[in-house]
Amino acid sequence: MILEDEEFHHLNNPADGIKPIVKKYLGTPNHAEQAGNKIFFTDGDARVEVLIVTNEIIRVRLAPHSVFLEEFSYAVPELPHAHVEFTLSENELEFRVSTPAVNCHIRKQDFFISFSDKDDHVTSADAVPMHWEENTQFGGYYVYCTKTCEQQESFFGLGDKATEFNLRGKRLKNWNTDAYSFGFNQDPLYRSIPFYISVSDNIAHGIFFDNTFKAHFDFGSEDATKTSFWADGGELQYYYIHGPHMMDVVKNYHLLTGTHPMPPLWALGYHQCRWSYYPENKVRVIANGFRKNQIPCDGIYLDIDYMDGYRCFTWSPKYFPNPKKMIADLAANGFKTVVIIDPGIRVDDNYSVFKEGKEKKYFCRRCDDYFMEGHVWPGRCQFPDFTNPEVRAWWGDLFDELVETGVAGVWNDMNEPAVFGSGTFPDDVRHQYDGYRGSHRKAHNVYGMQMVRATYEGLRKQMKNKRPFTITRAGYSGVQRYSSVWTGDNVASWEHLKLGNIQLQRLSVSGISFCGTDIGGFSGEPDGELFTRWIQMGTFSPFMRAHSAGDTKEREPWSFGEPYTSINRKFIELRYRLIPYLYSAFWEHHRYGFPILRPLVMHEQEEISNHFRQDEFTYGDKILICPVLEPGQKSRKVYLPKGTWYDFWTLEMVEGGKEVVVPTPLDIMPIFIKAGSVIPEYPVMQYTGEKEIEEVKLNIYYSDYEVNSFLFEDYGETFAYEQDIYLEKKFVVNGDAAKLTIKQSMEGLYTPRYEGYHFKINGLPFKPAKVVADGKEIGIISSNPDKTYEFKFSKNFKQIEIFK
Ligand code: MIG
Repeated sequence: MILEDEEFHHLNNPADGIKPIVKKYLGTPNHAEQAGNKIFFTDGDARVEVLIVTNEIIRVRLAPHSVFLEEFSYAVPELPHAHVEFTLSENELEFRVSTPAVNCHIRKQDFFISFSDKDDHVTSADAVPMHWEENTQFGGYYVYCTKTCEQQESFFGLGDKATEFNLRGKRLKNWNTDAYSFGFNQDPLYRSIPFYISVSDNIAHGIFFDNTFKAHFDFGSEDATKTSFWADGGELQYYYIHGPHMMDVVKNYHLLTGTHPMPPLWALGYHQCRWSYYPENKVRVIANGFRKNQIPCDGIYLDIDYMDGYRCFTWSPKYFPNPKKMIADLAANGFKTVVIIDPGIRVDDNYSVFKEGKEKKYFCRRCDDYFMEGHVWPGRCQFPDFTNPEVRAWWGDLFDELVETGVAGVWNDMNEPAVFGSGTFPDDVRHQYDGYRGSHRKAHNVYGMQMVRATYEGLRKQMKNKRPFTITRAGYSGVQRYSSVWTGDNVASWEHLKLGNIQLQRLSVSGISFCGTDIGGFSGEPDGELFTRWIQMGTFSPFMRAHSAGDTKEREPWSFGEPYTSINRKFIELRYRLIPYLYSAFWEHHRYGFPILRPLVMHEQEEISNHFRQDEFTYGDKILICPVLEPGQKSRKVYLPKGTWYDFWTLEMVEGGKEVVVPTPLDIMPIFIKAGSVIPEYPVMQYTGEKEIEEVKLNIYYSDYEVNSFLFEDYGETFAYEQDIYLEKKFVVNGDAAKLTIKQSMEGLYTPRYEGYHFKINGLPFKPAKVVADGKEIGIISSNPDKTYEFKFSKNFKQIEIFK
C-alpha cells in the first residue's frame, strides 16, 4: 500500500466536515490466487477479491488489511446460481479475468481495475487505485473508488433523486431523510439506491455499490474526468454489471436484488388517500362520493388519525368505534382499506405493544445501553430494531388483528427513520443486523426496508395465500421484494409534477417499478388544471394514488367541479380499461426484470440527445406517454422513437425518429401506441372485480413488420402463480398490403372464465374482404367510420388472418 498521493488530495474528502487523516491506496498486485469463482489479488497487505457472479456480473471487494467482512447483504439475499465460464491469464502488464461477455483487467503497475467488452472496448476504468482512510472513532474505514468519466458519458439511476434525469455533473448522497416539501435538487431524500447506470459510446454498464453506510456519488461534478463513489464505512464492494444495453443492466440488477412480487389486482386501480379521513362517517362519505360520481376507485386509506393517540395497532374509539363493520361495508361497496403504520411506539406501560416490546428487548438501544428515545406523533417513543429477525417476526404477527378486522394493505411511513427535532437516530444506536451487528451508521439506510419487510412477511402469513399490499416511504436496494413506494411529501406545484415524472422514471430504472407520487401534491393547493394534469400522468404511474396533507382543501377527483371532474373520470376510466395491460407489464417485470416505466434513453440509447430527454416514457413497452407539465399548454413537442406509432386519440399513424407537435387541450394528454401492438382492455368498472368479465377487448394496431405482445392472466389475488397457475399469452402481429395476421400462443395452467375476445383492428391499410379465424371464415360485426373493424372470436384462437 502507498500513502496519500498529493495529486488526489482534493478528491473525495468525506462529507460533513470530517477531515481526512491519511488516505491509503492499493500498491501493486504481486500475484493472483484462484479459489472457485473468486480470484484474490494482494499488494502484500491489502487484498482484493474479484468474484465472477455471472458472465455479465463481476463483483469487486477490498480488504485494507486482508480481512474481508463476513458476507451478508440485505440487498442481495443470495447470489444468483449461474454457470460461469472464465479464464485467468497474465502478461507483463496485467492480470486478466475473462468471461464470454466481459474482461476484468488488474493492472500490475498500479492496481487499476478496469472492465472491457469482447471487442476490448474499455467500459469502466479506475482513475485512481481503490483507497481508504481509517475511521479512528468507529473503527473500520472510509472507502473510495474513483473511475474515469468519459466526455460523453451519461449517468442514470440512484433511485428518486430530485434532479434532472441524467445525473452527469451531479454529486449526490445516500442517507434516508424525511424531506417534507423537498425542493428541486434537494438531496438526500427518503431512499438509498446505490446503483447507477452509465452509457458511453452506446455501451451501458451498471455499478451497484452495495454499501449501506452514508454513501456519496460524484458523476464528473468535482472533476469532469472522474466518477467517484465512496462511503463512510463498510466495505468497498461493488458489482460491475455489463450491458451493452441499459435494459440488460437493469435486468441483471434485478437478478441480484429481486423484483416485485405480483400485486393483488386491486392495487393497480385508483387509490384515494388524505391525511386524514375521519371520523368513520367521513370515510363513508368519500367512498360513496366515488360511486355517486361514477369514478372508479379500489383503495381508501386511513392516515394516523385512525389510531388511539397514534398508538400503532389500535383504533380511535371515538372516530372508529366499529372498524370491522366499517371495513366490511366499504368492502361490500368495492373498497379495500389500507392503514398507515409508523415505527415509533409510544412509551406507555398500559399499551400492550410497548409492554411486550420492552419485555422482550425489541427496541433499539444506544451504545451505552440506554434506550433510543425520540419524539414522533405519539409523543415519547421507542423504536423496534427491524434488523433483528425475531423483532421482524413479532412485528409481522402484530398485524393479525388488523387483518382480522379486514385491512387489505399497510402503508409504512416515517421509516427513514424520522424523529422530530433530531431528524433521525444518533449514530451510536446499535442494531442486531441479522446477527452481523452494526451501529446506526450501518443500519440507517436499511431500517425502513426491514420495517416494510417485516410488515409484508407478517401480512403474507396472516392473509394465508392472499397477496398483501404494502407501500413504504423509505427503502434500500431490494426493497422492491417487499413493497411499493411513493415519493414522499411533494408539493402541489407544476415543478413537482415535472419532478415526479422524472422521479418515477428514475425509480423504475433503479429496481423500483411499483411507484407513484402523491397525485395533486401533498402540501399546498393545486388548482383544477394542475390536479387534472396530475391525474393524467398518474393514470400511467404503476401505482396511482391521490394524497394530500390535512391542512389543505378537499382533494377528491370531483373537488374542482367541471370540466375537471369529467376529465378526471375519463382518465381514471382509462386506467381501468388498461388494467390487463398494466398487469401484464407487471408480470414482465416480476418474471423477467423489465422495468414498467421505460425512459426514452432505454429505447434509443445510441442517440445522445435522448440521454437528456426526461418528459416522455413508455408504460410497458407499447404505450408512449408524454405528460403535459406546464399550465395553459395548448400543444407540446413529443419525441417518438424510431418505428411507426399511432396517436391513441385520433388513430393517426406517425413515423417516429423525430419530434412531433401534439395539441394538448385539457382533456388530452399525448399517448402513442406502437404499431403492431395488441393492447388488451377490460370494460370500465367502478372497482376491479365489480363485474364478471365476459370478453376481453384486443385493440390491434396494424403494422407491416412483426411485433410481439403479451397478456398475463391469473386469479389476481393469490400466490398460485408461483405454482404455474397463470396464463402467459403471446400475440404476434404482422401485416402487408393485402393481409394482416395475428397469432396467439400460450403458456401456463390457468383458464380464464370468459369465452371470447372482441377484436378491434386499427390502421388497416385496406378494406377487409374476409376474416379467417383458425381456418374458418367469420363475419365482421362493425366497420366503423374511422376505418376500424370489429369482430369476435374464441379466446383460444391460434391464428387470425384478415384479407383484402
Ligand atoms: O409527519 O401520517 O409522508 O404521506 O400523510 C408526517 C401523516 C407524517 C408523512 C407522510 C404523509 C402522511 C403524514 N406523514
